[in-house]
Amino acid sequence: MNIYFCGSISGGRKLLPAYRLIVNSLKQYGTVLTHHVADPDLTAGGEKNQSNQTIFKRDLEWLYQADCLIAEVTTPSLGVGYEIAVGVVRKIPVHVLFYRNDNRRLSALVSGNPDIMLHEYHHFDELPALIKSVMETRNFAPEIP
Ligand code: 6K6
Repeated sequence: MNIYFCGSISGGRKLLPAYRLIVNSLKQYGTVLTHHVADPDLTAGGEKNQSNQTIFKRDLEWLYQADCLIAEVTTPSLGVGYEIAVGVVRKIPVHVLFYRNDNRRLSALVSGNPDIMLHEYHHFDELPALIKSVMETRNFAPEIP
């Protein structure tokens, strides 16, 4: 299974510890195409030695190879919103994780979309079990003929 993980880069890296836990858990279920999003060396300044055009083309190719999309949406990010919209248009399972620990409100364009599955969490240590339950739901089971 090709898994596309989304997390804020230029929007801010405050939730990096959560991204690391999520990507480590997702690796048990398939190939995380975008594991670099959880790389502590990747700052809000972006990837070194890559043009914006190269990053865009590569990420869009991965989005079209992805079997599911998992996004951490606590830090508002234009790029993450864009990626979620592509996943919705492609009709692949789209799951978003929201850290409900400050007073931030999630965009209604995400929380109000019936094609997006929203999962809230209150502590980072809930993430491995949350990813397990997300990835072991019917959405990800092989199709029964
Ligand atoms: C330039 C400035 C900051 O970051 C960059 C470029 N670096 C990126 N490298 C890899 N993936 C990126 C980059 N910028 C955006 N993305 C994709 O968009 C990732 O897959 C993330 O899920 C998402 C982050 O979007 P922003 O708007 O927070 O950067």
